[in-house]
Amino acid sequence: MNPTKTDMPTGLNHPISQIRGTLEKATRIMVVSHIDPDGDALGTQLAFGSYLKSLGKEVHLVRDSGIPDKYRFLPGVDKIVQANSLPKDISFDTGLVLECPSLKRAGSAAGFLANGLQIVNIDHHQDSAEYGTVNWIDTKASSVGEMAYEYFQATDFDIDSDVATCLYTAILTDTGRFRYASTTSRTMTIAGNLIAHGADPRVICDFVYYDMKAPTMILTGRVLNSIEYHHDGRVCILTLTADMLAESGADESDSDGLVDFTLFTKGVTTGALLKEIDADTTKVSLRSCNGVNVAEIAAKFGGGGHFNAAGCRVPLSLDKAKQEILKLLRDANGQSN
Ligand SMILES: [Mn+2]
Repeated sequence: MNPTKTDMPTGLNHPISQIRGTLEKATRIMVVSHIDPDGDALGTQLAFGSYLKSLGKEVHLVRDSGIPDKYRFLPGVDKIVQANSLPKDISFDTGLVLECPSLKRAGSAAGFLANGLQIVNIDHHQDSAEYGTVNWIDTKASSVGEMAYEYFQATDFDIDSDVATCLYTAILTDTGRFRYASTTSRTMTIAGNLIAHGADPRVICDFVYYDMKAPTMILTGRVLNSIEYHHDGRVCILTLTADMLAESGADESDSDGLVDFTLFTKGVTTGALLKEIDADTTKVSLRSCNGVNVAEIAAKFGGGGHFNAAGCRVPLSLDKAKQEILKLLRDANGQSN
């Protein structure tokens, strides 16, 4: 049991109390999340939008980038407008910034957050900066969706089935379908409560993960067909050539998540997906599930990421990049054993 997660955080000094105070005083609020939004970004943005409307506030849900097709089912998602469609002279007194370690992550929406606004910053990223007037950063939370649930519980907001759907989607996607180490018993309790409030786990999971376009499935098949094992079966390599993209009719963005397959084989501890960009450029996504720090490997080519998930662009042809990456993965695995 983790007391900080099970006790309802309602003390006066808790950020929830300060955030409540700030939002209740607000008049015109912009709610924003990060560029290239994911399920946590969109789900929590919509949930807080409903909450603020219930308080009678003027609420503007604003985004930088497009909304991925798989999140089109989220109730009210069309009400999140692109920052460049807002009147240039509109002014907000309060900005609620979700899931952004820095204001820069809000992309073009960040331009509306200057000039003495009250900024409420709610995030769970390790590298989150305290740029807000009020900051609530809980790096142990699986998702901002989980934090939003805590907030709504503490403030007695009545979660309806639309809000429950949004928060369930946020938690489902940010925990990798309740798989990552950030998934706690509290996470599951909250997910269960959201189902009780009307979130449908089957429908939501199908929309997000099992509703792929045919070209994406065909591309997945081609890429899996390229599978190679190296270094006594500890390293798995997948390849995506320009021809595979053309033949399947898919876009490069349809290859999102394919790198995850590199770690699905027994005995494999590190994996790479190599994407041919042109004759001299290869995009490399790296994964590990042991002590190999793939961010270090990506950094050798000017890339970056996390210990177990990173990426870079290698200025070499696909075949040469593969040899180079295999060498680095062999050395890295040698060090960790
Ligand atoms: Mn998140």
